[in-house]
Amino acid sequence: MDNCKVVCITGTPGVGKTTISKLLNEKLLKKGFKSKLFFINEIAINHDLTLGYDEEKGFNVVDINKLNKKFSEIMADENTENEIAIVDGHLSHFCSRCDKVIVLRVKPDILKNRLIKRNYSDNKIKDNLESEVLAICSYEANEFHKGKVNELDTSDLKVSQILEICMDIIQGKTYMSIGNIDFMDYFLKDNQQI
Ligand code: DAT
Repeated sequence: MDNCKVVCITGTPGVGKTTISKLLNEKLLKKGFKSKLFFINEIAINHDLTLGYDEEKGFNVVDINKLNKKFSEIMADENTENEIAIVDGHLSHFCSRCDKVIVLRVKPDILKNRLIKRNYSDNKIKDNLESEVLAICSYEANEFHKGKVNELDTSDLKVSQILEICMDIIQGKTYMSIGNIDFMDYFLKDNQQI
């Protein structure tokens, strides 16, 4: 258990967490690592860890304390010695059982188009764009896991490049410190259209 490297892939909905987490897990396995993929949202739903549906926000509110406890239990039950656990989800960084966090970021214009394709309501798109511009996930992750949080602007990168950087982060070959990505100009130029 202690050897298990838990890598949380977090970020605003639509930044590419699930896409990257799945491919990263495949890449790790291909390279001979013992790797396993966990979906934090599925854990929350399957174990009924929600507090109820927020009509205004348009999502199920998850009980973070219960989620954290459940995830720790799941990890304790897993035979995870020498394994890498990739944990996908925008709540993954709230789990204390975490060795590294990778916050995926993407330019708000790109994110907006992805969220429109998902048919999110205007309010939900606005909330998520604000979260992305204000780097809420990075901020939250840093509160819980200071010094372990990497932040990656994926906007101009190919998927293969993103995977390479994630591999390097996991193996300790690189550290992408937070605080270098600034999307604030989106508020200035495009606020009326959020
Ligand atoms: P998330 O899990 O963060 O909600 P996702 O993996 O479902 O995001 O991706 C959202 C959409 O964006 C999906 O249609 C796939 C696309 N996408 C993800 N990563 C991408 C990338 N690096 N380049 C282009 N499109 C990407």
